Amino acid sequence: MPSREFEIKNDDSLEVEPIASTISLIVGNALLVLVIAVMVAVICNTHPDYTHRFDCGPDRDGVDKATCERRGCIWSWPIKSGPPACFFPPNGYITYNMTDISPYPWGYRVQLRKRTEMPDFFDGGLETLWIDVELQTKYRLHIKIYDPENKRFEVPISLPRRPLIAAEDPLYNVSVTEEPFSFQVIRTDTNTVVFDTSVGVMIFEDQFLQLSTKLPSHNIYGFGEHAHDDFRRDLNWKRWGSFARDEKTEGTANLYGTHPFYLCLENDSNAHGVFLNNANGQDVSFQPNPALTYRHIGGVFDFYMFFGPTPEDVISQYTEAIGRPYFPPYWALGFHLSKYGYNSLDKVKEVVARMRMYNIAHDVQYGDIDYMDRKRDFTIDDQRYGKVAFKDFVKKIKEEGTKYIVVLDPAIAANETTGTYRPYDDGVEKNVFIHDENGEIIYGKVWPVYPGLRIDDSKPWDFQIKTYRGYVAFPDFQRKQTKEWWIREVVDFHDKIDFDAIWIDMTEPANFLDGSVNGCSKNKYDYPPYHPHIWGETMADQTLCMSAIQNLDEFNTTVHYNMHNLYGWSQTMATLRAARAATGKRSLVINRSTYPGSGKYSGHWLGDNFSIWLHMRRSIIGILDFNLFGIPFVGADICGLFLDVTEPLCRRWSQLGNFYTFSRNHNGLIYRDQDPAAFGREYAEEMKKLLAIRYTLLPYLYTLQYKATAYGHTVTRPLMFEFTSDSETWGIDRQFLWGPGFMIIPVLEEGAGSVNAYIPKARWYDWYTGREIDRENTGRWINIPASDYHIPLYIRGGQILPTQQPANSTKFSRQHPFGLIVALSDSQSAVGTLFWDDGTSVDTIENGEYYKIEYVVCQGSNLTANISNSYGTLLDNLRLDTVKFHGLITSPSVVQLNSVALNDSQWTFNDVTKTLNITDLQHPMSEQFLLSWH
Ligand code: MIG
Repeated sequence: MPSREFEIKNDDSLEVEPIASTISLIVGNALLVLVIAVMVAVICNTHPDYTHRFDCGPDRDGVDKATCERRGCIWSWPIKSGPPACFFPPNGYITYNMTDISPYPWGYRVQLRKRTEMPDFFDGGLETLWIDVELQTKYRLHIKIYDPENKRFEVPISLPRRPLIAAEDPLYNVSVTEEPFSFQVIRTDTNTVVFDTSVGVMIFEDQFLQLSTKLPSHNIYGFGEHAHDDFRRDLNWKRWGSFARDEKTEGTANLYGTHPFYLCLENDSNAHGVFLNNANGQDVSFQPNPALTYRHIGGVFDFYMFFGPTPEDVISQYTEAIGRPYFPPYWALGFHLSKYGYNSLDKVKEVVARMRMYNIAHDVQYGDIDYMDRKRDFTIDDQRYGKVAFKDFVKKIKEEGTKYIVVLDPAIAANETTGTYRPYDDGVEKNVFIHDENGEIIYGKVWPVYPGLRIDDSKPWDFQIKTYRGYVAFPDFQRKQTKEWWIREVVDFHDKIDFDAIWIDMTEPANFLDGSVNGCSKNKYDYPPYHPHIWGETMADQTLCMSAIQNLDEFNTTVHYNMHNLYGWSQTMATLRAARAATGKRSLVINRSTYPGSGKYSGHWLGDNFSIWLHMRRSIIGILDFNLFGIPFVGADICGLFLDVTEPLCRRWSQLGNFYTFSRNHNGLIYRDQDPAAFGREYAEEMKKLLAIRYTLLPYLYTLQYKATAYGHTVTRPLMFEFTSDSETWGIDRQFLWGPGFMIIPVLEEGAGSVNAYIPKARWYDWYTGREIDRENTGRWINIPASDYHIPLYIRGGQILPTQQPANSTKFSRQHPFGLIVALSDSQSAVGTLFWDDGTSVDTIENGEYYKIEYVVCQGSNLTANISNSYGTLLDNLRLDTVKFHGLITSPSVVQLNSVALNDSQWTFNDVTKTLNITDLQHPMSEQFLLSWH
């Protein structure tokens, strides 16, 4: 029976609701309550304020009134959809009492004890909890809520440890309310309460953890991975599950990765971030209070909070904690081309040939699973690809400047390969595979097929799985021997195909069966009392049984239930080591299933989208999300994976995708060709011009990637990161920036010949014409014409963008002359950086093996280049040839390089656009200079 404390306390902030709620407790008659609620609403001419309702019946099948009340909650149907019918009594539901609070050098510890009267939610609350509040740095707070008596599962990623002493003068402070227990985190200088658990109810059971916080604003960004329609999250009663899943990017599906991180822009433009380091199955509910509720089915509450105060600071602080983004090789910023189902080397050759024919930039070509023999890792289909011919082909395209990436899946062909397939035989011998709860290898089915079959793709999927697909085993990448085994297979495979990097797919891990070839037993992991808000009938839907046994680290084991969301993460580290061992270079891993920290080892693509306009538009949101998640090397499949793309869509998508950091056109198995040369001459020539823009800007993009790795900056940046105090930018997700200086405004609507865009207050110069956007057109929405082959692009005043003459691959563009685009601000100033290394060696940043040049125009009439770091012969034979100034006031009469006047033929001034165009400078890149004009 609920005790007295569970009754409603009077709360002034509740307008209409308490009347109905109180009655519901007393009378317990839902119908009567409904009638009264409606009456009250009508009489008051207002809707009841439901925003204070915190869901007490989150269960997959809902709860009935009896269960609701047994939990000590209130049952009352809302008169509109969204708010829960079963909710916690506001301010009256106490789960834990504070028994102690003691200071420590690093902060303090709060001790909680479960109230004896507390009804069980599912399997009963833990008796004792400790909350360690660590003031880690001035801007980073760590709050961990855990069971001091029984060690629970904790995520094995590395994060900052407890400091010896608490940070002084932090940007935040934490206050604790004793009765009923809650804690608040406050931004010190503004007194904004950024995190407040006094709303909702904290529950900490073995397999159900819940905690709510009131949010200081409606500007919440982040949480993933799932496809959604607004970068700024919709808080109107939305609920999102996260559990790594192989799924199309449809509906509200929980997709491949798990990112329990959000960024919040407070109403006064300060920003903070909250990372809940918990990898178990989970969901999050948003409500318009504004508030959110976390629900997790294991682990502990391990919060890291970052106090900015700018959004860019928050992301930098976040990636400082979880690991800075991977630094991709230079060539990875070029154009990538891929398709599942070329189905033969001849087809690949045909596509490459037409790319060459039109001289379209082509830095990377892919091999998807159809290069494999019966879809088994580390094999080559000799009939359709030809072992020797394939190897020769890769060698040839590499000489021409195109790199090659192979796909690998984690699942290893098993039962029918014994004695004939080393990856499996050796893997069994070395004990690399995940076990079931009885200690036997657990088998599923993925792509690998039995030998000697004629595959009929038109047969129903279930028939195909049953008839064609052999068993597969899943490597446990948390074991030392597995890493060694994987590295050896990858290195040996490199002898067959000289690949440059590895794409790992199906890393959720995906399984075409649910659980295993034998299903799963009835156990508390596969059938937890609370099933998070995720797709699939059971937890093991399309993956392994939750009861499977894996390593947590080298010494301890745990259940797949805990490690599921970390599988892709664990494979990535081993694969990067393998790729580097095989190639001897920096190399690259592109991975599908990610967790915070994955960005340190890999890039990501947004998964299986469709060739539809909506999915093109949503890709921007996905990309902005992953910039928050510390994985800025990210892109969507340009032109879409499923369905036959139309030419107009592919054209617009190529324009947008030209500004994905990871720019890859990838296509599904049975769909029409969509490579840049697939739509005829006119289209191909336009694609060539489009890619030339990208390649011109690669030195700028590479420098941004460097800044992401070195300082944790975002690369693809939402407008609100740069124009934070302009609230109009807070919801913008149809246009974006590269770093601080370059704005991309893609056309996202079918048939549109123009685009409506917001131009923040600044000087902006048209990429194509150099013409400045009229001042009166900034700080507002304008309509920009954009004919079929045109994507509006703008350079921001105050920025200097390093460029290079484009080529059909980075192999050649890297040898071309450089340029600078100097976009002057109102005060006739601008700054920019060039980072330059050899593009392929490991750890060049750490080792200082690079050039770094700072370009500055300070109020005026000269541009200086200062070399802040130099290394070896990297820039020998490279020249600076062109410098373009936008936004000068009047034409200069003299232009000088290091006090020597330039020839008249070396510069021109355009009086209409106020652009000074300097050409043929031929200045060695490795030398500092002063360029002046008057
Ligand atoms: O079950 O390798 O997301 O990009 O082409 C599908 C075949 C397996 C899913 C990937 C997709 C890839 C496809 N893969």
